[in-house]
Amino acid sequence: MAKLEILEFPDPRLRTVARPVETVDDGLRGLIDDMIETMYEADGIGLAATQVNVHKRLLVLDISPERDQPMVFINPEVEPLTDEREGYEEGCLSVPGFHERVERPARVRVRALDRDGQPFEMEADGLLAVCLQHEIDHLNGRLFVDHISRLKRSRIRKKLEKVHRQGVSA
Ligand code: QAP
Ligand code: CO
Repeated sequence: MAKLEILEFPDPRLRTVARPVETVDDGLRGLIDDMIETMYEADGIGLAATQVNVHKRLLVLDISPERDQPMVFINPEVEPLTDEREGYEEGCLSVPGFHERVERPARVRVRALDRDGQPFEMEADGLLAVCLQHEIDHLNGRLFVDHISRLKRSRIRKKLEKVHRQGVSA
């Protein structure tokens, strides 16, 4: 297993739209294991392949308090189940040190393939729904900062650019 490098906003590679996975094989499962390790080492609850500069439709997450229930979604498709929107204070491993409230549909259905390539479907609400929508945004080249005001986004961009110039972390 290996820890992968996480791209940080405003890296333009985070804007890449990921392509569907065609075959779920041992090579992909190796990447999945590396992404899970990278997520745990960075204290994250979700990580999309885009964030490690792999432009495949694949994400991992673990919202369990014990951090022992990793979930894998390959080629995920999300569909809102309600018009009701809920606000949540979101962060992102690609936007370290910043959190902002984002509103999204409160309940969703997701269809995806598991790590054996088998299709499954689940309904989600609460943090799981937030996390799934946040990670699927990454696969479409979108970040949570795209859901906040231009002023806030540009402040975050300037602060992270400064951090990157100085070569330290936020
Ligand atoms: C997405 O984000 C998410 O700034 C996953 O210094 C976040 O794992 C979905 C993290 C919140 C829903 C709600 C962020 C770790 C982790 C930071 C993350 C940081 C260290 C973010
Ligand atoms: Co993120």
